[in-house]
Amino acid sequence: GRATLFLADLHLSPAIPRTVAAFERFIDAIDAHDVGAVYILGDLFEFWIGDDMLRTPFAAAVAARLASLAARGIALRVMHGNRDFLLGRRFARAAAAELIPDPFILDTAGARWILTHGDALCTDDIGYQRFRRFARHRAVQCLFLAWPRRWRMKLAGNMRANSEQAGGSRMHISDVNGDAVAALFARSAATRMIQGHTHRPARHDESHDGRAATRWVLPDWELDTTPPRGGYLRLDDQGLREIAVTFSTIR
Ligand code: OKV
Ligand code: MN
Repeated sequence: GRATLFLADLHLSPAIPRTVAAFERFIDAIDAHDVGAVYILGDLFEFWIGDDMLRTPFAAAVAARLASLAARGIALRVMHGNRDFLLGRRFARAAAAELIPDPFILDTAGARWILTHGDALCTDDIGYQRFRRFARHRAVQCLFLAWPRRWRMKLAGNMRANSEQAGGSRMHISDVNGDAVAALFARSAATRMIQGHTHRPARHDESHDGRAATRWVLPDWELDTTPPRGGYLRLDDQGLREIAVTFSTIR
């Protein structure tokens, strides 16, 4: 059958044009004869303050690029990350994507896979988990989205500046908590997990409840720095492979 690709943490914004260009080339290069589905496991965008962002040329262009996948017969499934958790139905329509919940169970290739962004597993970061619970309330989101765009932009800008100053953002992201990982494996009855968020790409061979389990952590994409980083996982009849996207991919 056709392959499935998994990627996360592109953190796209107009501030990182090389990463955006690499992403566009990556999407364009996906061959429908070879690939059947693409999963974006969170943080496609560096920030998202509501689907009215689709009125910006930047967001509209990214969505249109993604929509070319469906037009070629490739399924696109998108999960919320900690930054773009406000991606909504208008975005999904513009990108011809299916928004999937976190965690998402995928039964394929003779195994059960847990797909998760991964921020919910970083339970040692108490302050972040408190914000996460608050901002993910339906009522809180409705109130925020009802604000004028100027206010939302202002708050988002302040929050991002604060988080950077506190050593947050890309500088310091907590790693996952082992107990949280074990609990997710246990309640999903799965032995494989693919996550992003921590920007610590790796394959972890673990043991949960006496059963062997494997957890892959996706890389973030940052092609505007040296050395450039980025990549994805490819699942096909041969198994799972880590593939790097490097600067040479884009020129
Ligand atoms: C996303 C993060 C900024 C981390 C705020 C309710 C609140 C939504 C929001 C505002 C911020 C997303 C939507 C952004 C993630 C940051 C800084 C750090 C660690 C509310 C609903 F607070 F008003 F109730 N937000 N934006 N951070 O700029 O995209 O995840 S964001
Ligand atoms: Mn993240």
